[in-house]
Amino acid sequence: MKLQIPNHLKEIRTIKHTPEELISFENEVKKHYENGGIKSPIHLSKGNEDQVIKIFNYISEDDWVFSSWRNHYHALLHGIDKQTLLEDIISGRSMSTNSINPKFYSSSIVGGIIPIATGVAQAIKRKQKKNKVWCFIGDMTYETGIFHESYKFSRNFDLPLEFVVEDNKLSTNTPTKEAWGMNKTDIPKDIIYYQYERDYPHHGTGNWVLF
Ligand SMILES: Cc1ncc(C[n+]2csc(CCOP(=O)(O)OP(=O)(O)O)c2C)c(N)n1
Ligand SMILES: [Mg+2]
Repeated sequence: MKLQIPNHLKEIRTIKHTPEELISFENEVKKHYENGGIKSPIHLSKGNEDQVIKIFNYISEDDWVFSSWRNHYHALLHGIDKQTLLEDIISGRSMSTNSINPKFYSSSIVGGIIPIATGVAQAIKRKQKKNKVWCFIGDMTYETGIFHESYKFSRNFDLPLEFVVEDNKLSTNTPTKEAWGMNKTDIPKDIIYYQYERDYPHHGTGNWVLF
């Protein structure tokens, strides 16, 4: 399915990163992991390069970006330096890398970022700042109660908060729709949404690693 972009969003820049750069970064992480150099879980991305690159054309350098355990692509595209990110991952913070400049926050807790992103958007509105908050979530995270509470609150109070749902149809290895007894996903038109096929396993690289 193609990328759903809400009508109110406008492209404001052209991201310089290429799909090949993103893929080669994850290959490098994979190499360190399989050599036993990373002693914490890693969640690699692959197969959604075109969509994420396009989405970052709508995001300003001054915006906040919130992401999950699967955050390497978002971190790089929001401007976290490649080497800094790699060192963070090697030190065990793959699932929770964060930064003040650029404004980036990630967490390994399903749904954990959503109320924080909502609060940051509320603070931006109260201070009458011009930047925005972008919250990247998976298809299962989209189905959680905390998403629906925060979505409702952010829309009713007109907060500068954009949600991006990245749907790989799986929650770890559980088919999301089957788990909820659904045969289709209805995503409101004010949310960015796309589907992709997961290439790596949920976590790790598919090979056993001895630390
Ligand atoms: C509160 C909480 N419950 C369970 C987990 C274990 N867990 C990690 S990722 C994940 C699946 C989430 O699926 P989805 O939102 O679709 O994201 P994806 O990994 O597919 O990108 C689960 C259940 C967790 N990290 N936090
Ligand atoms: Mg998923």
